[in-house]
Amino acid sequence: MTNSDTQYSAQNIRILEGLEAVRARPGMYIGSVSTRGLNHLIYEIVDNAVDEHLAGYCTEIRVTLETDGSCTVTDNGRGIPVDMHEKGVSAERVVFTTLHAGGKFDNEAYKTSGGLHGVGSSVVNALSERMTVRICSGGNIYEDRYERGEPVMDLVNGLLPVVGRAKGTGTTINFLPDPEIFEKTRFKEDDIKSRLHETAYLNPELTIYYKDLRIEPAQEETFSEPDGIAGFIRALNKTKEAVTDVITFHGNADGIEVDVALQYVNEFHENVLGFCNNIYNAEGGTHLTGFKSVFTQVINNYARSLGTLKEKDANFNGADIRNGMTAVISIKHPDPRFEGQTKTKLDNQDAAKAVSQVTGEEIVRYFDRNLETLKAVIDCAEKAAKIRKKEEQIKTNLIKPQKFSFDSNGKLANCTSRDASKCEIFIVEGDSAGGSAKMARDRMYQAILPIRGKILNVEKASIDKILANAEIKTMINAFGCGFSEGYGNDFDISKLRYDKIIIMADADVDGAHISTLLLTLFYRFMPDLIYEGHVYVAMPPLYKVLPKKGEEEYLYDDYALARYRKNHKGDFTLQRYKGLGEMDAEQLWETTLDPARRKMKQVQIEDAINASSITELLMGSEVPPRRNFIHDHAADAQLDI
Ligand code: TSJ
Repeated sequence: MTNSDTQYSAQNIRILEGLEAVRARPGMYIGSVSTRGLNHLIYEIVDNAVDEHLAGYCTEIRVTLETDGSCTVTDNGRGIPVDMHEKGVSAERVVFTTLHAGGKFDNEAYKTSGGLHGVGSSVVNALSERMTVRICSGGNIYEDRYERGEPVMDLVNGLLPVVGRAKGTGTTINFLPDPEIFEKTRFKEDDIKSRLHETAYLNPELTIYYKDLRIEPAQEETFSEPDGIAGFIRALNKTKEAVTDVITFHGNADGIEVDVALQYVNEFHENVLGFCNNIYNAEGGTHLTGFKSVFTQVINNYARSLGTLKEKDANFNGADIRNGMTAVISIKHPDPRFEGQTKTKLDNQDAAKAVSQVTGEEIVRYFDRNLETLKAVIDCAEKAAKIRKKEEQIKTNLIKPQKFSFDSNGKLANCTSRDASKCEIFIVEGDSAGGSAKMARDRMYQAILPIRGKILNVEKASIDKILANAEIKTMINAFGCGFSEGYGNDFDISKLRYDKIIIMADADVDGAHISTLLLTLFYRFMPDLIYEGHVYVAMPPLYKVLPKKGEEEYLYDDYALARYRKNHKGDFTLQRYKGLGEMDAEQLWETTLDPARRKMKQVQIEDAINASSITELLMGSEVPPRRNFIHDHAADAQLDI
């Protein structure tokens, strides 16, 4: 594809530093030594094979999770070079024992590399208890072995031993992650499958065969997505109502390849994903800015020439125009740079220029010929602008009288103190529990807001409906920091009136549903509340036990009950709480409100969108995925106090 004219050879490999550093600080190289870092080892290896595909020489990659806990990755590329390197050993040795070897920083030799990725074969080697490399090329099979990064095979005049003959070419790597390094050494199949699937979407001519031999029966899956990112868009929108067809285009500007697929669906938000050299850019970057700005400009121009926007009308803003849009912007850049908190934001200015140039030309070409689609897009923008204006109006009404008014705040029983660092607000499911909580609370520092039934599902409802909901309005007003969504950011966490926001719901399905809805609301409109650790879920007890002799006790889960049963053979009465409403004020105080005795979970979202599992996260299945995500994380959250 790109480098057939530039001969890559052993000399191109640059030697930067040794591998001891990798074992000393693995997190610096693979992010973490948790399961995520473990899975990352596979991605590093697979990315190298994908690079071979991008270079035009490999059509298949096989990934096998072996019964012994190791992973095997095979491709049918040219095979890692085995010829003599200037250091006097096989080039293969240099690739696996030298950090950053692999020619990835050699722009001449390698036009499209994974940027941060694809250089990590030596890192994986250093972090593996053992690694075996098999290379088929020139009719021979070569083999090399390492233990914790150290070569353990004798070379023959500096070259790899030939262990057999083979017709084809390719590379096979088998590695076993080192338990001295990793907290857990079991690969997580769901993350791996979704990452491989994503790779297949981004490389339509590549087939990836996945096999998990660790389970009985073995699981096999083939990822082949000849429709590429158009297929990706279809998958993302599988459960949504389409408003337009999938629009795709590609082009090249200044040596940067640009591939775009987009579709409008009947939803109230945008979902625009950026990839550079096949790597997902969780924090976006210049490719997205370039795309968005030119798209906005072009649609506004059309809207004016079609008369949708009159002379006196203001332009649609970018978010109006992207309302309902799902898009994938995938570029190939010869020398990508990344910035941002997680180094996943593309920073190259020429990428903005290239994407806007290609997008500008291609969407005009498309919309000139597809007027119906253009009209549908403008319709979406018009609807969004209307909602935005209504929302701005409501927001003004809602936020302006920043003063606290008990009357207009429905059933909120506020606390007396205004010292936010000491105040807590309990969002309580149901009026009767709300009533008990109001009686039981510490009035100085604990506010109670009862909410009834099921509040709106914010993933489904439009912003004006959400804000029209009295309970949500009361809650936003009570928190005091506004909210943010799409258009601008009016959320100011420094104004938060409570240090802890505690969701208090029954330990049943309805309670779980309410918690989920509230968490979704916070996550979508006030995510900083979660990021900064202000949101908690109360854990009321499930049981009260009264032994014949001794003190009564509250038990918070079934394990505690089982343990209790073991120690108190039968001589106790058991009371099961079906809901918060069954507890009187005193019991509620003892078990759920009293800071000294209560149990609660702090809600944490370690990474709102985890780069490695984004596909599955966004696509989900029947159940809206983001909700599950939040719910799962709420359940994983660590026990606090
Ligand atoms: F990660 C890895 F290094 F372990 C690894 C590399 C793992 C796997 C499964 C495949 C590969 C890999 C590397 N596949 N194909 C290549 N190709 C090269 O390294 C290569 C071959 C020939 C030439 C050339 O210019 O002749 C250049 C390169 C980079």
